[in-house]
Amino acid sequence: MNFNNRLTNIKERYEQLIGRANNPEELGNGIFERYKYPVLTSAHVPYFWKYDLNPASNPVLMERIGINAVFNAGAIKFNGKYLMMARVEGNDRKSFFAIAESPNGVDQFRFWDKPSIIPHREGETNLYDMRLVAHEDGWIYGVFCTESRDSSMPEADQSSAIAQCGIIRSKDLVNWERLADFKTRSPQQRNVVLHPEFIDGKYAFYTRPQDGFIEAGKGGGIAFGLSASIEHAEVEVETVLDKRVYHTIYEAKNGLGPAPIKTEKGWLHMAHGVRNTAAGLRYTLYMFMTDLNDLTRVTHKPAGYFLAPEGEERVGDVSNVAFCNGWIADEDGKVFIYYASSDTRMHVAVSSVERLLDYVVNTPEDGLNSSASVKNICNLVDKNQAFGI
Ligand code: M1P
Repeated sequence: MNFNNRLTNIKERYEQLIGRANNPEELGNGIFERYKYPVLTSAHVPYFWKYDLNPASNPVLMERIGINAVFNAGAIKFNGKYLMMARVEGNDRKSFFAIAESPNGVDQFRFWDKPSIIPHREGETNLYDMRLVAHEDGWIYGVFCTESRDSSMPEADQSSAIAQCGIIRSKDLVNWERLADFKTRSPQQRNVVLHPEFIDGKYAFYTRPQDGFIEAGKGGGIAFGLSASIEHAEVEVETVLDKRVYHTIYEAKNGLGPAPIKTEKGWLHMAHGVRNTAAGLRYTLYMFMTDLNDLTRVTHKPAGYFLAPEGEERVGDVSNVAFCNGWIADEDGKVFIYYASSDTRMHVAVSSVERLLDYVVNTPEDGLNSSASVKNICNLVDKNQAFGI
């Protein structure tokens, strides 16, 4: 195929993919509807990020820069558009951020012309998992994970890394000001989230203190702390509000997803829980609600997972992973939950604040043993006798 035919085909396929309509599943579980197609994949990355389009320097039109995956996106509604700031990972294993926008939140996500430019810090090797939040101070903040080589390790160890948290802010999502990195006492820090409102006049953060890069060690749990400054954010005391618990879906570790949604009954939270299995770590999403005034008090927490990887979602670069760090609550109460599957692609599930509150308030809590789970089912069956089972 000659250069021009190949380019025409590449462009046509790209436009077909971006323009493909997405539809909700028919029955679902009543809590949310998954949409049929992933909303962002490596194939959604513009061809002009990958190909040199000059026939003189690239006569057979081969890819010059490969993109491996698009996942773990932060999300925000901005100027009436649904935006995801995705973790894009190149074939070179480096992650970076790029914004894609859609007119309706469920399809037609198109990346902006270039990836986001985030000011670089010496020693940093990787950036990922953005949480976007429109803070009541008027800025849009991006809180993300920074990774660098653990220089205390011997030369032979080229894997050990240190995860910490970076903070950027913007008014237009194009020009980003980088603030001082977030400080805590924890040797490793991932899944940091900025709360959208001031608490006692301070900036409030959710953290996930952890001893090792992968393992929680003595640390772990979703914690909360306050910082007087955002330009030099520092949390000295991390109070764990949602800890790891034996024999649950968050027994190995957990971490908060996006910033919580404020409702009249409390703050709705989405998080991921991790358990270990013979096949490796399994990541699922779960929800809980905290008190409107005391953000460290969990008022409701359904048992088990809210969403787990299903079908093709189960397989990818890191299989058996569902991860969410972005959702958008619309003015009419509709909630777009953007989740990644297996560190490979992005999906959307749609619900509403009303349905999520119903789910969080009325789903039985975890009784922490098999007998309690059976009791919950029997109670439901007994109640259902009156309805003709
Ligand atoms: O590979 C699964 C996830 O692992 C990490 O999450 P956590 O810190 O909770 O273990 C992150 O690297 C995340 O990006 C990744 O999706």
